[in-house]
Formats: sequence, structure tokens, C-alpha cells
Amino acid sequence: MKAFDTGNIFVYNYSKSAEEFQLVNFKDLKGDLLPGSRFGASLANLGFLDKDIFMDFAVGAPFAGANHEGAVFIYHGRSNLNFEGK
Ligand SMILES: [Ca+2]
Repeated sequence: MKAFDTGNIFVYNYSKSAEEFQLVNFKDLKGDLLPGSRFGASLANLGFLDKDIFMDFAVGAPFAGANHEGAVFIYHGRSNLNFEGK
């Protein structure tokens, strides 16, 4: 079966170099990769859950899981776009 509607988000790093707005590098996050999950259908800023200086966020996947029950993936922001997802 070919995967469809798995969903995907791209997180970019902001750089102030050269005194202009630049989006550099990115991290590709894909959730559980099950067909129809629709990972990234919603996003929410969670502030600083782990009290560091990197924003944390939640990604909704309304039909994730083997029975399409849906899921919310929580990512802790880290330096250099090394996210820790749960
Ligand atoms: Ca954080």
C-alpha cells in the first residue's frame, strides 16, 4: 500500500547574519509515518516546558495510530534543530 497523507512539517532556523532575515537549515519531522495520519494538521507553541531557552511545540496528527485514534506529538526545542520528540 502506498503511503498517503502521512503529513510532514519543516522547522527552520532563523539567522540574523548579514543583517537580513534568513531561513537557514531545516529539520524534517514526520510523526508516525502511517498513511492518513495527517501529521502537521495543527501546530501549537508550548512556550518553555522544560525551562530552557528553546521554544517547545506540539504537532497534531488527527488520524495517527493503527486505529486512526489521533495523536499529539510534543517536541522539546534544542540547539541546532536537534528536537527531542515524545
Ligand atoms: Ca525547550
